[in-house]
Amino acid sequence: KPDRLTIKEKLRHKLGIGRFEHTLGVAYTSSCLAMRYGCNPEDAELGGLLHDCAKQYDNSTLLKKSLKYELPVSEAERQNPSLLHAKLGAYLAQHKYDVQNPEILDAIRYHTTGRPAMTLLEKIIYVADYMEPRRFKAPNLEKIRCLAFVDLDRAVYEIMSDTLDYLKEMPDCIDETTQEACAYYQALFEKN
Ligand code: DGI
Ligand code: FE
Ligand code: FE
Ligand code: FE
Repeated sequence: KPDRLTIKEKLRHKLGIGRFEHTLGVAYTSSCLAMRYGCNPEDAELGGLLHDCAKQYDNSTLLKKSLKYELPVSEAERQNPSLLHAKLGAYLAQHKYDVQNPEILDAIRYHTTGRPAMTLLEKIIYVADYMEPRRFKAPNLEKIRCLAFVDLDRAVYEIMSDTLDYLKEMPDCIDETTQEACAYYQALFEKN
């Protein structure tokens, strides 16, 4: 059984202090959003705690481990292996931290790119990652911090738009899952 305190202790040693603080921020923020939207707050907290559990690895280690564990590596991930911390994180959450809930694992797997028709837990972790109290320098932070508690889908859409704007400078490195996710949420809000 995954034990939250043991996981925290492990992460505190594995991640640098800044990344550990970010991780706690995402865990608490995810838990708050879960309370707001009727999702299990403990699942959300656990997903938040582990979402960046592979973030300390450098690019060559991320690639090496992903190949070793036979994870699918997209063209964008090959060019920009830091993206792989999400997929590898989901793998490690399952095999090293003993998280078996597939919804939590998917929330970790898709926390960087998002994906079309995300589950409630996926949206919560995705948004919490962007808005947690230790995060600064992201566009529209204040707006998104408020919006997240009013309209979660809209917050997902706004974060994706800002991310896509930022990535437009380097179109080759946009992952196909990011692209599909953006197209999906764009269509959702153009209809309404
Ligand atoms: O791990 P964190 O820094 O907490 O946050 P994250 O895992 O959400 O990563 C955010 C970064 O990932 C942000 O700078 C935008 C970038 N990103 C998101 N989708 C893509 C992407 N980068 C590339 N190259 N391609 C993508 O599709
Ligand atoms: Fe991340
Ligand atoms: Fe994110
Ligand atoms: Fe993060």
